[in-house]
Amino acid sequence: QKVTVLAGGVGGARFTRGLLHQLEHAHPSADVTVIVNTGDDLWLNGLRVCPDLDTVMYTLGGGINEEWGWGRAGESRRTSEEIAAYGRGWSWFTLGDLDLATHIVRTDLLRGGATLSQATAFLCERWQPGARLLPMSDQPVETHVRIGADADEHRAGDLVHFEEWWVRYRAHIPVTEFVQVGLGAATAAPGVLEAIGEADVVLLPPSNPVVSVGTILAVPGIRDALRSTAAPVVGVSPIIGGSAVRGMADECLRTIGVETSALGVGLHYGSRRSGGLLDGWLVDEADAASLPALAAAGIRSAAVPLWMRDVPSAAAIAREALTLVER
Ligand code: GDP
Ligand code: FO1
Ligand code: CA
Repeated sequence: QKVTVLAGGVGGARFTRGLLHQLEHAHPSADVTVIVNTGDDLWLNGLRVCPDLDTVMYTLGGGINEEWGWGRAGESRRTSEEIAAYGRGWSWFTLGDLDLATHIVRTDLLRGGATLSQATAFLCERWQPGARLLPMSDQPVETHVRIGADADEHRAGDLVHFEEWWVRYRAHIPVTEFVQVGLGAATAAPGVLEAIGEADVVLLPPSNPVVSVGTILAVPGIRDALRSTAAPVVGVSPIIGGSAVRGMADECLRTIGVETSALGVGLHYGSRRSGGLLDGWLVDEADAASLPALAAAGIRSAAVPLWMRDVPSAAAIAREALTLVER
């Protein structure tokens, strides 16, 4: 069985870890490909940092800091403190000592002419994530946020990098739009369109629908590949009881005019029967009232517990997502 997942960082990584756990029992020969958002990628101190790729790689490879959800377990910050003593780097974004090794190796490979796909495959030889990790694109695509108010050195109307808006300002500055810088020159990375086209099932984990899944879908060819694949496409709601479990999905959805609800996000992705993406959509038990409206829209749905508290609870969600379209 070939399973393809479109993932952001923490939500995508935790779901995929559950999926691999579930498949280990149910389909030991299954082959999982994760297409990862690279819109959060940035340059810092001469290094290429890929937050979502690293979150997925560390989570699946056993190196993640469980408490933060990103970065390495047992991390220290000595190098960042030294860089700060030179007055370089960003006070609001820290690269841990262990994590820095990943960025140094990646940047070294990129400067030597490797593509991001090749650099990712190289890093994964160490971490053995148990799935094939593909960046959505080998060309740089960076999500920027057009801010609606002045903040520090920025003026209303300026574009700031998504990570600055989120990490520095905790999404407290109003946004008027998200812009994917570099998208026009980007193509899907090698293997991405094939992984969607040849899958037996495609899963949209409970990742941010705007700045994670939305960014992947914006890469030329990816949305069309999802629409035309013979595989069923099943999504898991990142919204439970009208709120984003963690992160800034609420602010992101508001900016694009989508209600922060399981129904709102399901209808935003849309039913495949009417030009959308979804065959199936899992909502939390708290959102069972949305099932009739989803059915009316032509999306097969079920209400099950969607809190990923640990690996078994994430595995149970993955099992429900897989069975939703088998029924
Ligand atoms: P990021 O790149 O680290 O922000 O991670 P993703 O885009 O992959 O996922 C972030 C989204 O995951 C958040 O906006 C939440 O809505 C959602 N999320 C986080 N934890 C859970 C959970 O336990 N259950 C569900 N259903 N959604 C979650
Ligand atoms: N998140 C923070 O809140 N503060 C940080 O200093 C920070 C550093 C960082 C470094 C590498 C990395 O892969 C992720 C990092 N994150 C940090 C998390 C992160 O970038 C975001 O939470 C996600 O990208 C949001 O989608
Ligand atoms: Ca992210």
